[in-house]
Amino acid sequence: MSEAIYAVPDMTKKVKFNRGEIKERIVDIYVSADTLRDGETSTTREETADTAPNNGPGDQHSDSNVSKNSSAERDQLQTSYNNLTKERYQLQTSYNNLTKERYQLETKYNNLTKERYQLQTSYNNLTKERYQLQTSYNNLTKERDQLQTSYNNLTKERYQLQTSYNNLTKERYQLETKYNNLTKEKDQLQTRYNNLTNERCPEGWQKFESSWYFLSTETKTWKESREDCLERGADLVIINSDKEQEFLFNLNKRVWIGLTDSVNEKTWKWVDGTPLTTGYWYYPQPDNAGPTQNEDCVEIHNDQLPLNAWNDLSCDSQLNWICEKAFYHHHDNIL
Ligand SMILES: [Ca+2]
Ligand SMILES: [Ca+2]
Ligand SMILES: [Ca+2]
Repeated sequence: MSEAIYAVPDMTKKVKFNRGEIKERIVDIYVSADTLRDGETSTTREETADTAPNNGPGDQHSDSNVSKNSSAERDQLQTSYNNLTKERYQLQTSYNNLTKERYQLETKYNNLTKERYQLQTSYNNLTKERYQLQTSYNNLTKERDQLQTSYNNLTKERYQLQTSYNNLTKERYQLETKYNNLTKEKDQLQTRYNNLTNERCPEGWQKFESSWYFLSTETKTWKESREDCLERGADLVIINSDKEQEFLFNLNKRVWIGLTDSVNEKTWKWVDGTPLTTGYWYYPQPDNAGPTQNEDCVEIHNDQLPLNAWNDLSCDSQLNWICEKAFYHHHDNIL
């Protein structure tokens, strides 16, 4: 590095000095200090070469002056030399400082370059990462939109399914109700069917409309007659219609029927507990008369008219009787 200083053009110096003719000379300082130290010889030679053409015989007297001048020149050169040496030293010092500074600046520059490279790399990585994050963000946004759409569709589907489910539940309930009603109807019809077809007509019984009837061959009191009917799984007959009344009248016997006011006088009730609504009395029955003045049971008197045939009679009288076994009760409302 130290050689570089001599190559710097600014280091060129111009030196002035007199040599009698006040000639101006230029000496380059490129030359080394050693060369300058020998300047005396060099200068002498130059001077000799320079003045040689004018060296005539008449010029001999000026030799002492030349010597004086050479001594002054030498002093000036020495002073210049010293100054130059000092300057050189200062320049060298400046140079060293500058070199040192340059080195430090170079180091800093290198560090900064290195840092800048690292920052550039970091920046590139961050840019790349940002791009990837942006891409990820875009993909996530897209996915989120798709999920939102899916969610909306599913919600809609769920609502439709819920509605369908509710309708089906309602329908199922209605079908269940229908099924139960039909099952009930089927059971009732089955029971009726069994009663009508499977049950053999028992010995001594006859069918009319929807009932079986048993006409006794013996005669008994009203109470004994009823007990006989109960033993047969039936009861004394209950008359529900004109047709039934006519049918019973046509059996042509004096018979007990299932009607009495034994609990409350003049309050007639059938054996199943229902009150009398339509009676088929003949005039002036019921009279609660007779030998006992207490007639609480009812007979069909076959000497009367079909729809005017009832008489109240002492329950202790001995008569035939009619038991009735209904396939079903009229208030069941099946037919
Ligand atoms: Ca009846
Ligand atoms: Ca009575
Ligand atoms: Ca009577």
